[in-house]
Amino acid sequence: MNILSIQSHVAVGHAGNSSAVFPLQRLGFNVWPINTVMFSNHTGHTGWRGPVFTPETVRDVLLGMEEHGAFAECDAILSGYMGDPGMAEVILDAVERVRSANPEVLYCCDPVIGDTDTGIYVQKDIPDFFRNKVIQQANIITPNHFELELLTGRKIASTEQALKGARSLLAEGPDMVLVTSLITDDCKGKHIAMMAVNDSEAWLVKTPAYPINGVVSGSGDATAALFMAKLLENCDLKHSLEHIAGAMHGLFKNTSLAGSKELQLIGSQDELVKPSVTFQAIPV
Ligand code: PXL
Repeated sequence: MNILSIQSHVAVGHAGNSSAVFPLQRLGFNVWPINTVMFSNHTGHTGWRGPVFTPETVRDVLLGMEEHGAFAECDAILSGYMGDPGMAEVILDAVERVRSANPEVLYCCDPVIGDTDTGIYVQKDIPDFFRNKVIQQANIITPNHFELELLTGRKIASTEQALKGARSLLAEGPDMVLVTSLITDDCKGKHIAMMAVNDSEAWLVKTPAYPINGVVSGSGDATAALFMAKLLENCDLKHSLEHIAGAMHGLFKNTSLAGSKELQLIGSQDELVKPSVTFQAIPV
């Protein structure tokens, strides 16, 4: 299967495509990465350098792929951090064009806006763009806790509230919602939860929270990629959720043990395929 992944790229470490591409390849998928930026390292470090590509540059690469006949062969599209509204328009246009070449294509959108510890870290028009234009086009949407609150305009402190929020996003069009980094009142800092919801099912899984050395970026990018990959393998919702819980637990454990600000993605590659610890999801 061919996956078009439109995200940022970092030379050193893992964020954006530099976090999503390897897990997809390790699971056996063919990936077509398009990079929206080319940075030295992720922005969780104190400094970075490198260009932000213009929407025209990305549009040109996509046009080349379209002319080459690639769109009809594209099975899934993954998008993450979009930067500015111009880039977001180009990505959405690509989704439309791929979909007209292959109506079966699956679009997984990670609506990257911010996080509980950092607040909003995208341009001010981006949240509205996701809310009004992107969610409606996505098959799978993978907000974190903070992004779910922002997209739904509701404060979320419990599993029930998260479920209501996820269902309100489903009503906008997506077939599935994965909520990541969910911290509910009963987690008490010891656990971190994820919830996967579709029209007929809702599952919750909790994993232990590992102490991490400062800001580790890129985990959401790997999580969305792995979740989409399991669904493309025809794994059901519950087992896809359980798989990413185990895989990310293994990845965080190794990253925590290494005391690194970078995900230990390569060193944890077997965890991505066959997690060493299994977590049971419960129906909610
Ligand atoms: O994980 C989101 C992300 C994507 N791309 C770049 C980043 C980050 C987070 O820091 O720096 C370049």
